[in-house]
Amino acid sequence: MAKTADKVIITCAVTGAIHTPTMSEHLPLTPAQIAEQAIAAAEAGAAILHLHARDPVDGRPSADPAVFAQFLEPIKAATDAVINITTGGSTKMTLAERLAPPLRFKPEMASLNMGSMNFSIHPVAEKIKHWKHDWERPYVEGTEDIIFRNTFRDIRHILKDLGEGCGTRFEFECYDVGHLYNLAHFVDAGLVRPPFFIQTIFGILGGIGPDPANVTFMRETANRLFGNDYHWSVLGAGRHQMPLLTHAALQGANVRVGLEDSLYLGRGQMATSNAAQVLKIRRILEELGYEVATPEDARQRLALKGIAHVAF
Ligand code: KMH
Ligand code: ZN
Repeated sequence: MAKTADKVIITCAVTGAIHTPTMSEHLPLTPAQIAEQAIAAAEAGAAILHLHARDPVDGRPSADPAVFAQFLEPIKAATDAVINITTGGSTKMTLAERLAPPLRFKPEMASLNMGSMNFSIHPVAEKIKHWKHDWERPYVEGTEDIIFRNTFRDIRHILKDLGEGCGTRFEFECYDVGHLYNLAHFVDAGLVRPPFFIQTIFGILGGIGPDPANVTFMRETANRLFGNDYHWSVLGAGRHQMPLLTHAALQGANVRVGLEDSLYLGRGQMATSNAAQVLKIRRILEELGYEVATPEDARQRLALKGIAHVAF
């Protein structure tokens, strides 16, 4: 069994690399917008902030550490939230590019994608007539023909250099059942030590679908593989976000929201901010009788090194 979530950890993934500026005017793009929305999400109840950067001029995904620095410092000054830097970056970046920001800033947490896969949003391109920037259409259409690369060697490299080398612990992103077994391989190899934070992801085109039965199956598989050694979290992509998280919370999951994963607040209603999604899931959790974890609760549960040991 996953460790029971006595208090639910809310992660907020603030901007990501999947959505593009045309898709929502509320998607934070500049460092100032990312900082402002991340701080508001933390104030609303997110204990963990999962962060990507974007080019301040045209909003395309960026792996430039200098851009990350512009929002990491203000977020750290304004909140005590756990900062989680992506190692997934975007599917267009090389592994070295993806790793430059986390290796430089040595955060308490980083994402770690547990397998190579198709990862596509290309059907969305058909619905958009006018794009704000020239890069967006080929970027979105091009996801039909990309492989999101996360080989065993890539994962081992991240575990060694960022995990062992920097004391960073991971949000293990598992998009399908095989990814749980990949994680078990690294546990067996002694490269990962409990408690693990496993982000099970549903509804990405290329990963497992957002059916409630799959949530149960992923959880039961994780229980078989990891017993009491893990904390379970759930991410539902797009319109499945809130219903799937509600379903999963009732089974003891922690939850992830944010405009990286969904641009909506409810059916046909755009989310005007990340904080709006945090407040909504918080309201649902509290109505169901759950308490929301503070950043300090999350640090203790996930055995994080503490904010004093990051390099920003
Ligand atoms: N947007 C998530 C489904 C990463 O940052 O490492 C993928 C993600 C990847 O969060
Ligand atoms: Zn991400």
